[in-house]
Amino acid sequence: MFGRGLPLCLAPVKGCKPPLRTLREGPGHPRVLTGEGTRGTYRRSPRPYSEVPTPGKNGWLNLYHFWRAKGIHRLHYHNIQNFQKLGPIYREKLGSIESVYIIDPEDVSILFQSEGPSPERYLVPPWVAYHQHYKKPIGVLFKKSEDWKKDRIALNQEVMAPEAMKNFLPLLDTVSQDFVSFLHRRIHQQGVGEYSADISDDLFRFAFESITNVIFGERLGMLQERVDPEAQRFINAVYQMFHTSVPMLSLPPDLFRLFRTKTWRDHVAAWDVIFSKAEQYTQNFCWDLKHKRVFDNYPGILYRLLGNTKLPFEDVKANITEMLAGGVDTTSMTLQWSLYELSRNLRVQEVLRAEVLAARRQAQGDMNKMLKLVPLLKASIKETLRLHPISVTVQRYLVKDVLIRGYVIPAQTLVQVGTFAMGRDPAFFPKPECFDPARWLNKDKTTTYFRNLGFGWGTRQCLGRRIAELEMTLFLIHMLENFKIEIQHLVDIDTTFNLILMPNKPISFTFRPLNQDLAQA
Ligand code: 2DC
Repeated sequence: MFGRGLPLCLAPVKGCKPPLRTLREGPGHPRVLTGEGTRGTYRRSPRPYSEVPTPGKNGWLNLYHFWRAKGIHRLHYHNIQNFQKLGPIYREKLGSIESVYIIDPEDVSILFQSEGPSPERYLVPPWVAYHQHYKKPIGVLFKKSEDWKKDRIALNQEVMAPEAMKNFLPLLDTVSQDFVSFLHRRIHQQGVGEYSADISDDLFRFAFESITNVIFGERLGMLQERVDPEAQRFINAVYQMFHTSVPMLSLPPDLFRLFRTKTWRDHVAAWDVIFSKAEQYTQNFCWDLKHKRVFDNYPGILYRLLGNTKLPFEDVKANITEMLAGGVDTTSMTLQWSLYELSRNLRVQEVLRAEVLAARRQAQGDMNKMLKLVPLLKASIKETLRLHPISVTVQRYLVKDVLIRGYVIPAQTLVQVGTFAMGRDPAFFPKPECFDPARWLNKDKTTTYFRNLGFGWGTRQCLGRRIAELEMTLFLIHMLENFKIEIQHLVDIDTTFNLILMPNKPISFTFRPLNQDLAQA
């Protein structure tokens, strides 16, 4: 498709720079010291947990150094540094929590393949503290064992199953089309035939409009000229909630509550807005349902969950709240990174556009069909998440002792997969600095084996995955069909840890309409 296997590593404008430093070259790298390269070559008897390399045993001292080094917003780089210093497995105690960190896809496969029927991930302490202290109902994000499973199975049916996706398609498609119209309006307003701006706020509104449309089957109008200030409050609250989680991440949340710090109060205020707005949206929906609404099309996720006798109303509400909050910053940030990569790699942008245009012609208006004809576009989302994952790690608590790299890691240990670090390591992704979607289409599965971890893995993977993928694919389809996407200043944008990973400063894009006639309309 792309001409005789031409490398699709379409150099960013400045050329694919070599990585700062190869992760595997760390001086204290165990591979170098012991000569134990790949799995299967461990001939010695299993080594005890205590021998897993660690930067320092005192958790509080570690945390102090970490803070002093302004580390909290650079957790992802701290992770990379540790892998460089200590090798592909290490353990570290930050505050009261010790974790084992791994990076090698082979080790990741061992971790996931040993997970039980209801896997557990790390629970963000301030989130747990809020829910416990204010007695808020919890959904799949926080639940465990059988409780979790019951909710998750019911939700999977409504938000992950292929039949559900068919229903979401038209709902998400119109929101993307509206985003295009919105940009055309802005181009018209700016009066110079193009539109230049930081669109992060618009992307937040796009994401919120998308998630509310699939949940309530109803448009909020976030992409119209007048934005409902109450909906905007919800969006801002989700951002605040993430942001204020960071300083409380490695401390016992009780401390913050007892000290009544500003961070804790802001955090509580943010969750309060999230809960009250979610409650309000749900109540309004139920009122409408009773009094006036008749549906001739798909009625949305909430309606379907209400009709599910297995889930009590409280659980439905809790899960709706989590989905609403989880659906705003995650897709909007990823889309911002996608646009960033596309504008730095103009040849990739052209190739993707060609794929989209060809698919559109071939599908003849059948969107379902069209989605099957854009493999490279879909791969570009994986590629974006490789370089810019939302989640710095994917974590699991072990349910039994597991042997990783010859070390016995005991049951209950928290193991974290360094997804950000893995995505930038040349040992696992050749030329990691190249934005090359085609790397995911390789027939040779060994180059993708346990590497696509942007949404986690297995039964506990991201519940919003399918919605997010569809939402982002449709967005990119419409954007590529309508605009040439450029970036104003060719500077590298750094990543900052705001609980989820985000660009550290505003990115200013330029959107040029591809079809001038359309732009005039
Ligand atoms: C944060 O060390 C850093 O998808 C910690 O939509 C480990 C950790 C654990 C769980 C992760 C979290 C990190 C980042 C945010 C994640 C979360 C699990 C789900 C959540 C990745 C990496 C997120 C953003 C959800 C949030 C839904 C919520 C707002 C109701």
